[in-house]
Parts: sequence; C-alpha cells; structure tokens
Amino acid sequence: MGSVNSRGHKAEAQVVMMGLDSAGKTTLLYKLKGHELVETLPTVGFNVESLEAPGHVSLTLWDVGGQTQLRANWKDYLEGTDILVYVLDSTDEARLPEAVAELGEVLDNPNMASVPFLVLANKHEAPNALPLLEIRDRLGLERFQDCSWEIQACSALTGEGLPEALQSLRRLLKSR
Ligand SMILES: Nc1nc2c(ncn2[C@@H]2O[C@H](COP(=O)(O)OP(=O)(O)OP(=O)(O)O)[C@@H](O)[C@H]2O)c(=O)[nH]1
Ligand SMILES: [Mg+2]
Repeated sequence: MGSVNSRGHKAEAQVVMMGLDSAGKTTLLYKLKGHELVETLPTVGFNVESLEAPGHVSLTLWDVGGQTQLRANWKDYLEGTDILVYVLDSTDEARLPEAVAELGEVLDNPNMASVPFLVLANKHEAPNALPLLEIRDRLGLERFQDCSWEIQACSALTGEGLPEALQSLRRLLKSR
C-alpha cells in the first residue's frame, strides 16, 4: 500500500494497468519510463517498473497481460492497489463492448471498492481512433458514482496525452 507524505498525500502508490490484449499497456509502460519505443510481445504474466511522477510521487506500475485466458488472473493483482489504469485501444471499436464488460468485472471486485481509476483511450493518434467523447459515452462511466475516475486520450507511440495522464493519476491519488 502507498505511504503518506507530509501534506497528507500519497507519496508512493501501487498502480495496476489492465485492459484487453493489444491495447498498448506494455508500450505505454516503457514509454512512460522514457525508453525508446520498444517492440512488444503479448505479455504472459506481468511487467513491473517504478516511476517518479510529478509531485514527488513514486509509482510502482504493474502491467498485466490481457489475453483472454489470462484475465482470470487479474483479480490476483487487485489487493493493495491504490489506483487502476484501464487501457483501451481507441481504434478497436469491435471489441469496445468486451473491454467495457471486463472493466465492469474488475470494478466489481471487493478489493476495488472506492479505488479510483483512470481510463486511457490509447492509440489516439491513429486516423481511425474513435473520438474520446464517444468512448466515454459507450463506457457508461457515469454509473460509477462510488469512486473517482477520469478518462484521458493518449498515444504510447507519440507520447501525446501522457503528461496529462500522470497529472490525472496525481489528482486521483489525492482524491482517495
Ligand atoms: N498506433 C498505435 N499503436 C500502438 C500504440 N500503443 C501500442 N501500440 C501497438 O499495439 C500493439 C500491442 O501493444 P502492447 O503494448 O504489446 O499491448 P498490451 O496491451 O501490452 O497487450 P498484452 O500484453 O497482450 O495484454 C503493438 O503492435 C504496439 O506497437 C499507440 O499508441 N498507437
Ligand atoms: Mg503487454
């Protein structure tokens, strides 16, 4: 679990990144770490990295594989999570309903009660990306009244939206 700094805010936080396979979680993880663009393979299990975010917050980022047969393991990563980052492929309209259903499953987990979440609509630089407002509507996020959440468009390829995503994480962590 995270610790608390002198102003009463989280100084360390456990961040779990989930989302369907190929949403771009691993690419995001390494882009956030400042690495050159890495070619990824589908993640079996998880990757973990630490990151210093704005406001002197140390994040431990867990990137969990999203292939169908791995999703049963997602619940094992939720205990002690300070914040969930749910990554969507903005170009994958066909699997948006599946992504929404899986997010609902995660948020139903008892360990997620009052845990804030950030939805990252990734691959936003792609010409066929769905507009953010449409994604937001189709996720039906307004029904999640019991916890804080934000949604942000981004691209793990170009880095657009990532500074804003880190600011969102900071705000959401403060909201806890
Ligand atoms: N156009 C575009 N492609 C991206 C972006 N982010 C990731 N990709 C590509 O999407 C593919 C899948 O990326 P990964 O990071 O491996 O996806 P993942 O969510 O980790 O997938 P799993 O490990 O199977 O859960 C790769 O070919 C990436 O290069 C993005 O922002 N824009
Ligand atoms: Mg991966």
